[in-house]
Amino acid sequence: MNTEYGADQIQILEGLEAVRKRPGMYIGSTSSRGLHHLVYEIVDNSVDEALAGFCKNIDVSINEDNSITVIDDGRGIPVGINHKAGIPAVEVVFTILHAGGKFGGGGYKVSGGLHGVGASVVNALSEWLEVTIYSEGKIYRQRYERGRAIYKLKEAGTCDPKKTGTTVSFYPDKEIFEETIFDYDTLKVRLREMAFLTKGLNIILRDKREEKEIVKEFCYEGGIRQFVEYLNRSKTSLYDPIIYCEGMFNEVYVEVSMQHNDSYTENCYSFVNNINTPEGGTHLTGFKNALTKTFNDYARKNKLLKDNEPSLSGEDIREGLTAIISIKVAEPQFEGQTKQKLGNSEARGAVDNIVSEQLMIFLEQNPAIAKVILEKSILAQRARDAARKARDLTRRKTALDGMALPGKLADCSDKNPENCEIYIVEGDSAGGSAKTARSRATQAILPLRGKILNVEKARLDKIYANAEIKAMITAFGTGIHEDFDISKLRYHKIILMTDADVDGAHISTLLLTFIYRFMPDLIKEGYVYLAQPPLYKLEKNKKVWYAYSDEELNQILTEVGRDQNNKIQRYKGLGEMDADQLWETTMDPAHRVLKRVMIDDTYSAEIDLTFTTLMGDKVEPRREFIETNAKYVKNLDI
Ligand code: TSJ
Repeated sequence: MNTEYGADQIQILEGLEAVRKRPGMYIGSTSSRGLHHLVYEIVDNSVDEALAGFCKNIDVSINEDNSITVIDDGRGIPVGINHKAGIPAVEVVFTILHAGGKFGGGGYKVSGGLHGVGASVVNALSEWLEVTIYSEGKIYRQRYERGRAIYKLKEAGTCDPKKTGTTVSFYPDKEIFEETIFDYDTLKVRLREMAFLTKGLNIILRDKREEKEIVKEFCYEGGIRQFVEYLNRSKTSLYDPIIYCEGMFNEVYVEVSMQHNDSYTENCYSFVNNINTPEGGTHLTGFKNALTKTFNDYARKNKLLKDNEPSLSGEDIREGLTAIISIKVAEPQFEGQTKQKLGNSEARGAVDNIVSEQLMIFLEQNPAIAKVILEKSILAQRARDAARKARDLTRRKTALDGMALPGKLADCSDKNPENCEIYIVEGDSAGGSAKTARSRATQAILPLRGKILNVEKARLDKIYANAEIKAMITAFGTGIHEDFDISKLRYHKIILMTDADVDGAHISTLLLTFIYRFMPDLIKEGYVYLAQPPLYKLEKNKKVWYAYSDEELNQILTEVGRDQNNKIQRYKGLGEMDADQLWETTMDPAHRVLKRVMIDDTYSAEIDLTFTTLMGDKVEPRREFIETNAKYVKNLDI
């Protein structure tokens, strides 16, 4: 039999060719995001080995040439001949589509969303990939180029029989990826998350591209309890210890950890087989049911809620709650448009049962903590009632008056939202210039006065009573929360225009925090922008240039020559520009620079941290945050 061109081999090549033809179908995209998925795809296999109980350490390196190496100390991918395919099992793993790791090893295979497509996809999309296996005193190796084995699996030496494990190195194919440079911080966030989700697993990340290698080690014996502690680290928590529930129910393994802090926002993150489910699903529903039911039952039983008082709502109980819900199921089913919502119905009952039972025991054993949580929930309930009444009043009013637009709004005349923009401008004077400068047909101006309310530090009733916030809500037209309807959006560009200084950045952050908390879809759908006013004006021989950064100013100066005829003005605020200048530099669609605000919800936990770190009470973490990384800009991808 000609083994080189047997039917099996042809099938393999066709399979991998399909991956190379339509990479997006397998890894979502060929952008930076898809590139990083390659790493997660490989690391997931080592995490599975850890979940099966055979691997303690995973070492991930970004090598000097921007290739990746993943080393684990598991059992090593099996090297024996797979009888169905007639080739070593490891070769099956790397060359046959959807064959990853299914050797009847049992346990929970990570497979869902964009993950779990298998090592063969990574192989197909790599210029080269090399696997080394340490098993039973022998070292095995095979190398592939663009998915094809370039030699048969070979023995490459001997090793201490006690040493076992798998090492995979790969170099992403430049023909496939738009971006082939790995981002250390992106990998760091995901690997830290994986370490939190797998207690006791030690993950090391190295960046060998730097002169001095950067090394970061993640190992959490407390698992998701430490995840909650980490998420709450820049907040003031209301009690210790972190509440933790764990157990197995109907073949579903459930782990939940939670702790309230003194803020008013809810941060529940759910995972299935270590994959984030930003849209939640049955496991999250089960958790919320259990929480609402258990706290109400406890409150009634212990007379913290009287018979004639209404029950607490789930939202009341979850005010200021940080929680991680992590479950493992053998066959996760993902639903919804983006396949990010868990559909398995058994997961609902499993989480509900385990949390209900263990939470009730915890509350009974810790009555002081139960009291703290319930007192906060009751305050939340009152604020929500007051807010609802205020909202119903305004709703009735708008229904009577038609659209009661805010008085300060200078609306545009065009009524087609696709053509319309609204500039949210800080301060009356800049607002005045903007009103003069604007193109009336399509540009609306909403000037905001003074400090914007920090929604991280206020309850709903106070937020709804705030004039600036009310003005924005009515101007946008979408409503908020359960009323939110994006089809009612009155402007397809919401442009935040603030001074190009620290105060301006602060105001932008407050505005973004409000939008992110109350109308996140506006950001997710790409309707929110930041205007970029210039930092400098350069005049020379009656000609004018504007520079938006120090680098740009230098570049212009190099072009026009550095001499005494240069007149440089540094703008301290929008107010220093007259209407013409404001139009020319910041508002004229033909010349302005807008930055679209985006959120990558793979890392929603980190984004929340960004807002609370920048907006919260604790000064130290904030200082550290601003000094050590520009994550704010990074995560929002501004
Ligand atoms: F998928 C992969 F090939 F890319 C890959 C797999 C990459 C890396 C870095 C590690 C691994 C991997 C696979 N580490 N450990 C394993 N384990 C197995 O494949 C394995 C070993 C033994 C048995 C068994 O039943 O004896 C079963 C399995 C799945």
